This record gives sequence, structure tokens and C-alpha cells, in this order.
Amino acid sequence: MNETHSMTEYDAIIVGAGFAGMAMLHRLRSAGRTARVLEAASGVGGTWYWNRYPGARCDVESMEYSYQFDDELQQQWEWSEKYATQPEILIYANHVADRFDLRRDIQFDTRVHSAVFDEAATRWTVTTENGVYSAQFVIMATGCLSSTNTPAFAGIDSFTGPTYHTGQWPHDGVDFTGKRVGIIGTGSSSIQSIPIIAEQAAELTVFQRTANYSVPAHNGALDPQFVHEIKTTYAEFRADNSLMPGAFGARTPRGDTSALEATAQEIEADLEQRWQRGGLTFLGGFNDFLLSADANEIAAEFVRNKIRSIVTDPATAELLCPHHVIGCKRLCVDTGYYATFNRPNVHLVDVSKNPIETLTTAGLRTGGVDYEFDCIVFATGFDAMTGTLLKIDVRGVDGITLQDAWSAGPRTYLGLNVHGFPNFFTISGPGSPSVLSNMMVSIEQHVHWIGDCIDAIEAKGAKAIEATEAAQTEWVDVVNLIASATLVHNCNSWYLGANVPGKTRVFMPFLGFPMYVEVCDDVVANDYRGFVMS
Ligand code: FAD
Ligand code: N01
Repeated sequence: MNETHSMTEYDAIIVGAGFAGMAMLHRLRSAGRTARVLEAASGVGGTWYWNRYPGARCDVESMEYSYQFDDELQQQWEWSEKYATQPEILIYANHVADRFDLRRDIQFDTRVHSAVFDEAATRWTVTTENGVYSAQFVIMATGCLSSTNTPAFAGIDSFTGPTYHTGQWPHDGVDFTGKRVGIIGTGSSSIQSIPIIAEQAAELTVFQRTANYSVPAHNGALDPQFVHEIKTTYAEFRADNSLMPGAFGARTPRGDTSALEATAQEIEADLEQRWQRGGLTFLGGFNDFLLSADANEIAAEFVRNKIRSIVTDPATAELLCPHHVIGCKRLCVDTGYYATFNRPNVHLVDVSKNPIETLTTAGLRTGGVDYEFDCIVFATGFDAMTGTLLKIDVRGVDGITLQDAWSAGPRTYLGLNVHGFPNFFTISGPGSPSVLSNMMVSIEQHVHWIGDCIDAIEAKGAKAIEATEAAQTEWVDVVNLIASATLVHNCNSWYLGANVPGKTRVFMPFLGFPMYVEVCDDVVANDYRGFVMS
């Protein structure tokens, strides 16, 4: 498949050297294929390369947030905490790159600008600022949360102090000691960084548009006995873990009954136990917290009461109490977030009714009040799931652009391929469970599926694969149908694109892991049903 290619011709171009791109490179190499990874950053790690803000860490437990494709790797690697920090995850990513000698096929500091399909040659031409590449396959490992969103605030360039976005944090860190800091946004990134910035800063002012639900992490050093137990049965642990919906840990019990069939005391006891355990499994005790508004309200009120019990000033506590459906935005996991608002140097400003009017030379203005800062942190999230892909000029059959194909929202088959774009794969693309699952599990599932698919194309003597329009339409309908049967579309989440002004509102991830894996396997078992090979 690869003998005749020159230096810039490959079987596959992989865009991105985060966990997805690295695993994909390893998988293709193992099958004897040539591949080049093109990465805009100067190093591997993706999310963990860029998001270096204070307090950045995983909200999936470290024993589960790592690769499982190599047993020696998972046996030898030692995580130090229940939830790994960003620096430790980045060290892990670099270790994997070195261990499997991945760097020789990764080109750093290289942003991909376009990918154009040549039907006659059945090849993609991929253009970067540093050169042009040709490949039979293009695999977008560009990440779901890799394009930062900085709102177009009036006067954004007028502020004379430094500004930072959590998703593009300076590599040498930021020292907030003695500084007056403003932070905009109260999502996961902000909730992780606020307690740490508050400890350093002279004054920290938090601008909150929507209060968020956060559960305690109860992070700590990993117990060697616990690690030993998992490592002696890591394969089984991973297998169980791969069957867990959402980002549920394999070891956390899940309830399969309705909260509405339980007594108030039973629900309270379950939520309390999960609150004490900490982490994302908080809503796992009953099966209808995301189906029944009444059940959901019970869990929501539980968290509000926790906030009221932690935050001493009643007005601040009420302002911190969220009132949307719990779980329709990603649940946050924190260490001391709500308690931070008891500090005298931390101030909360509600911008839900009085949006930020303008940035000024000295700070910003909202509700007619001027606030002065030494620096401002934008914790304003990402143009998620589609933002990064749509920045690349992708052109498929007959020159159709991805922008046109997705003008009414992203359309994919299984989140893996787009009709009209043969041999073009997305890892964790819209329409796949991606951000609603443990991403490491989802990434590896996609990597194996794509690797197997390329093997199958070759075995059949075919050159290309493409989703049919009918299969894609049916899949998009399934994604929407499942989401609309739940409460997940009931708030302004980035899952819906609602955080980016003007973005088409459509629920982008597929709510159905691990059932999704069965669907993918079934497609393969039925001779790649819904795809055509040519
Ligand atoms: P990324 O890590 O985003 O890598 C994509 C890479 O593609 C980047 O390096 C980027 O520079 C590169 N790229 C993009 N466009 C181009 C281009 N045009 N040209 C060249 N290169 C390009 N998930 C979990 O499951 N559990 C967690 O606890 C968790 N915590 C998170 C915490 C934060 C702060 C964030 C932002 C996300 C978190 N996630 C978590 C999601 C996380 O994104 C995934 O777990 C995972 O790291 C994604 O890996 P990836 O390789 O798919 O994408
Ligand atoms: O981004 P977000 P994030 N004026 O979009 C506010 C993963 N992650 O970077 O809610 C004022 O959640 C916005 O307000 P609103 C995880 O999947 C994981 O924090 O839109 N405010 C919101 O409060 C997560 O979900 C971890 O009303 C404005 C905030 O900015 C995802 O990444 C850690 C505004 C953005 O929150 C994104 O998280 C970090 C405006 N014009 C990230 N525009 C873990 O813990 C936006 N906002 C593992």
C-alpha cells in the first residue's frame, strides 16, 4: 500500500497529536502503514498541552483515564493521585510518545489549513503552512475542545493589562500574587482555577452568567493497595469500564430504578453517599435523573442545599445556586470551589441580567459599574465539537465543503465519517458519544474501528469508503431522537453550541454509550452497513 510514496505521500495523514492522534499513529504503524501526524502545537498531549491553567486536572479517575492498548504500559505507569493533574497527564502523554517512538512521525508547529479530496486519484491533499501532503486517508484527531471561545466583548483590545484564556495558558505559568484579578465564566475550567487563583490574588472578582453545579472531587493520593488490586485485574477492570455509560467509574455502583419510586430519604441517602465519595458518578444512583424533570429537581435541590450550607453569605449562596437541569451541562468536579466564596478577597458579580458591556483600559464595565483589574482571565470555554474542524477548509466530492455540508449543524454517520467525504474519518466526531463518555475509552474504540476499517478496505481490494446519505440521515435522526427524549437539550450548553453566538443549536454528541459500541460492531458485522466501498 505504501511503497511508491515519496516523502510527503502517506497512507494516512492524522491531524492532531493529542491522545487520539497518538493512538491512531500507533495503530496504523502496527498494521505497517505510513502515516504522518500534523500538529499545530510544539508538543504532544492536545488538551493537556494547551490547558495549563492553575488547578487543571482530570475529572475521570486516573486509573481509568489512560490508554489500555498496551498492558505493559498500564502496568508500569504510576499515577500519583485519584484525579491526575494536567502536568502529570502531560508527562504521561510524553512518556507514551517516547515509549512507542511516535515523535519521528509527528510534525509539530504545523497547522493544517485545508484538506481537499481528489476523486480521480482517490487521495487527499493536505496543506499546511509548512508544506503539502498527499494521503489516501485523512483522520481528524483534532479534539472536541480544542478551539477556544473568546466572546467578542466590546473594547476587547482596550484593556492594557494581560489577559489569559484557560485553554491557551502561558507555558511558564502566571503568578497572581498581590494582583487584582477578574475571571469571566464559571464552567469547569473556572471552577478548578478559582480556588487556586484566590489563594494568590489580592482580590479575585468572578463574573458569573450562569451558576453551575459542582460536586466535590475528594481528591487525594492513590492508595497503593487500591492500585495493586486494579493492576492485578486491569483487563477485567478496563472491560467493565468500557461498558459504563458516561464517564462512570467501573467500581461505582449504579442504580437501575427510578428516583420517583424511592422515598425522599432513600434518594437523599444515595446522593449524600455519592457527594461524600465525590466525582462524576453523583447522578448514578437512579436511572431517570436525566429523564424526569421531577427526579432531576430532587438532585438539583440537593446540590443547592449543599451550596447554602457551605457559603456563609446567604445572598452569595443564592447567586451560586444553579436553576437549570442538573446534568444538561457537564457536571463540574471541584476542590473547595463554593467555600472559596467565603474568602474576603473573593467577589461574585452576576452578569446574567447585565452582560459585560465593554472591556475598558483598566478593566471592564457591567451594570454601569466599572471594575479595575491588573489582569483578566477568560474562562469562557470552547467552540466545541465542530469549531476546530470547521476552521479547516475541508473539500470532498465535487468540491463540497464541510462548512456547506454542516450549515444546519454537523451531520455524520456514527460520528466517524461524513457523506461526500470519502476516506475522511473523525475521531470523537459530532454524532459519537465522545464528550459524554470517558474520552480515553471512546478514543481507543474509534481508533480501532478506523484501523480495522482501513484494513478491511485493503482486504477487499477497494480504495475508498464513504457513508451513504441515507445512513447518515438516519443516524442524525437517532442522535436527535435520543437527545430529545431526555432533559439534555434543556439548557444553554456547549453540547448544543449555545455558548457561541450564532452557532446552530443542535445536540452534537450521541447520548448512548456503551450501546454505541454495539452499533459500530454491528455495522462492521454487516459488511460495513451504511457505507459504500469503491
Ligand atoms: P485534543 O487533546 O484536543 O488534541 C487535538 C490536537 O489537534 C491538539 O493538539 C490541537 O493542537 C491539534 N489540532 C487541532 N486543529 C489542528 C490543525 N488544524 N492543524 C494541526 N493540529 C491541529 N475528557 C475526559 O474523558 N475526562 C476528563 O477528565 C477530561 N478533562 C478535560 C479537561 C479539560 C481542561 C479539557 C479542555 C478537556 C477535558 N476532557 C476530558 C476532554 C479531552 O479533550 C479529552 O479527554 C482528550 O484529551 C481529547 O483528546 P484528542 O486527542 O481527541 O483531542
Ligand atoms: O467552558 P464552559 P470550560 N459573558 O463552556 C461563560 C471540559 N473541562 O472551559 O454558562 C459571560 O463550560 C459561560 O457562561 P454560560 C469539560 O467537558 C473539563 O469551563 O454560557 N460569561 C460559562 O460559565 C467542560 O464542560 C474539566 O452562561 C460567558 C463559561 O464562560 C468543557 O471542558 C476542566 C460568556 C464557559 O464554561 C468546557 O469547560 C475544564 C460571556 N459572553 C474543562 N461567554 C475537568 O474538570 C461564555 N461565558 C475535567
